Amino acid sequence: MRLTIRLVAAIWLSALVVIGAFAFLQIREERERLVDDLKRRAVLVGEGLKEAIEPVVARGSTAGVERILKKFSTARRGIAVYDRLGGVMVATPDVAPILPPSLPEVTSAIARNVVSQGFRIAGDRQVYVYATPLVREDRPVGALAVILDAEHLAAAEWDLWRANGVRFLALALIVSVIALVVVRGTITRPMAKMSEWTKGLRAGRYAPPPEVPDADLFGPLAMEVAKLARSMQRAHATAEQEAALRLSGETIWTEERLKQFVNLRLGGRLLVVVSNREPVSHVRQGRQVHARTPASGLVTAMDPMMRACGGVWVAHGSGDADRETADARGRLGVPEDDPRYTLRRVWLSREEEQGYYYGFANEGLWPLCHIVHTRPVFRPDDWAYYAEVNRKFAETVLEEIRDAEEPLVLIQDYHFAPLPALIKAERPDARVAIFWHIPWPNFEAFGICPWQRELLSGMLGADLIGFHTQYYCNNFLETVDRTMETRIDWEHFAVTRGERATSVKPFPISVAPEFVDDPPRRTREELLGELGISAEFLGVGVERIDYTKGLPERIRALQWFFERYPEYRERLVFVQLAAPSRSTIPRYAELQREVEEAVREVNQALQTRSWRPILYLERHHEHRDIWPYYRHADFCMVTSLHDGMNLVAKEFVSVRDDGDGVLILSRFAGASYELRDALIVNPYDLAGTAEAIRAAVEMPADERRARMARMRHAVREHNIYWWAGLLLNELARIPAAPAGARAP
Ligand code: ADQ
Repeated sequence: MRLTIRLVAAIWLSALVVIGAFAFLQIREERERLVDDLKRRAVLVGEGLKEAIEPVVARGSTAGVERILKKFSTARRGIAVYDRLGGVMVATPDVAPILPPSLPEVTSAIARNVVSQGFRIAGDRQVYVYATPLVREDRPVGALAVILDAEHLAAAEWDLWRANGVRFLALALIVSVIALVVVRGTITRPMAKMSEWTKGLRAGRYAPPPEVPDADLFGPLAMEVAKLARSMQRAHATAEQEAALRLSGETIWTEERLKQFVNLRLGGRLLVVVSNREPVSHVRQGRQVHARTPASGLVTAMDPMMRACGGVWVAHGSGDADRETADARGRLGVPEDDPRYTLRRVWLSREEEQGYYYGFANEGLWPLCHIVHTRPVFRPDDWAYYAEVNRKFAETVLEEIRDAEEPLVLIQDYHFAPLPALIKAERPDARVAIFWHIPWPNFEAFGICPWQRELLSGMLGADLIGFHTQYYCNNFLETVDRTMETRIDWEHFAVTRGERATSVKPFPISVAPEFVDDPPRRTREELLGELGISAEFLGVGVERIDYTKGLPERIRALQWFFERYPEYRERLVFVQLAAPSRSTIPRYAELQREVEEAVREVNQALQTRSWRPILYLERHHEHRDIWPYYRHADFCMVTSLHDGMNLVAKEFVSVRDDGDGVLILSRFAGASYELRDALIVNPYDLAGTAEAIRAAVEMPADERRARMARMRHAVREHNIYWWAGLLLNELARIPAAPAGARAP
């Protein structure tokens, strides 16, 4: 209120000063104009009369003067003629009664023989006096005075002051009303909303900050308060969760528990994670830069762990706006609004990315490890880039751990097989693990790689090698056994090479219990409404477009299902979210076309006027946007032809806090070892998969719920914090390197 009063007072004062100054100038100008007008008229009359009247006055003929004056006088002008001594000879009747005995202008005109003029009060009126001397043969004989009524000057002045007064009032009022409306709209109301919101936060009702009309004014404040609120909410939720777990006697791993575990077990040792994919990339869209979480199972799993543990995450900076969003060393805090760990970006040239990432890793190792009938391509140039980029990452990691004692280095995936040995050679005190997120094939399949020895030798530089399943560990140990000079300890699952031992263990990766922090609580009806569909049954698939994920097989199975069970036409819609991936590799571009074509064919063959069986949404989706699909689908399909683990299956289960929903899961995904209550399918068997779809939609509610409850229990217990705790515990247990082993 005080602000409003001050604002209105300021508006009134400024309006007063401005309009007052303008009025003053305007009145002065008007007065000058009116005076000029009076003068002009007086001169005209005075000088016109003077010639005619001079001889008559010189003669002293009062009657003559009277005669002349009669002709000239009007109601608004008076004329008086004075004799040589300044006495009135004749005056027109309108001025005669009010003329003072002497007029200074007249006296001055006679005495100094010059025209003299000015304003006077005559009677009770203001008049303008113009006196001109009357001269005969160079001698003053008297004076002629023209007396004009000047009362209208004051009236005009008053009129102007009044008009400007009205103007001032109108302006001040209008501006004040506008200012009040603007203040209410942009300050008072948003402030009230913000204070309501902060009150709610204090009372434990977390909600996103209210929309504010002026982002420049309130945006930074709202953001800061939102950050504060999020931290408070997180701390609150963690405390509640911990208390609930203590009460129920459960020993579930939570973010808080992992944090405490890391503090106790690692005692401040630096944790460095290395992966190709970064947890957040910055991409340019038009003039704006957007932060994007890549569609990657590795990122989904590792980000919550890093948020809990802190440390440095070294990764390839692949976004086109990555450089400008990091500091000179490529470092930035993540998440940006509440940094909990450091991302260190590594810059790669186009050729390096092409050879190392697209070439060797994704055209060579990826199909090599996923046996899905896509032939691996091994080009010597790609291998050279792969080795080179590994050296580059090694340099960055060594720089990051330079001042850290016995740091823990957690290397991720098939992009970095040589990296463990490169780091260990320089820093034997570091505890190095590599986690392989994709399957490990049998030794015959792996044997076709021309650089198999180099890869194995690099990996065996690690103290610990992790896979998702025991089956992949066994494959790996067998591959090493058949390829290298080593000793395999099958009892403890370890490989010994000379002095060095490497443990090989399964760590089935998982997801965080909360898929997103603040899910968009959209209802099923709202979701269907947004998609413009109506459906009794909703199925969902969420994938990167990758030939290992069995997308064409799934689409054919859906076609089979609708052909075999036509009663589900117009009742069931399958929504496929598909993020384009590695599109510059020809096989991926071809697959993208193949999937689009398959969807088009099935839709064309089956669609009716009001229904399309498959809704194909081909783009990257943020996790917040995926949440409603998982939450409201009747079933989720994971039909990988081969998959290390598959986190989509676990995400679907973790989101289903309603206890409902059916998971159809490929037996070739690592997740099928844990999620036994899914409907397990062979994705190559179209009829079998179609049957699973029917079983999913026809499954009685109590069976659905019982299965989901068991799966939720499994995912809740074996979540990503459990995984990280297991892995870090194993790594921290590794004894120190023998003294003097550190390279010079
Ligand atoms: P990925 O092959 O990347 O992971 P997956 O485990 O299924 O596969 O994870 C995919 C992730 O991407 C999920 O978090 C999912 O939500 C997200 N995603 C999928 N489609 C998306 C879309 N359209 N838009 C945005 N995000 C999308 C590799 C291995 C897996 C292993 C993980 C973790 O291949 O077998 O489970 O690493 O180890």
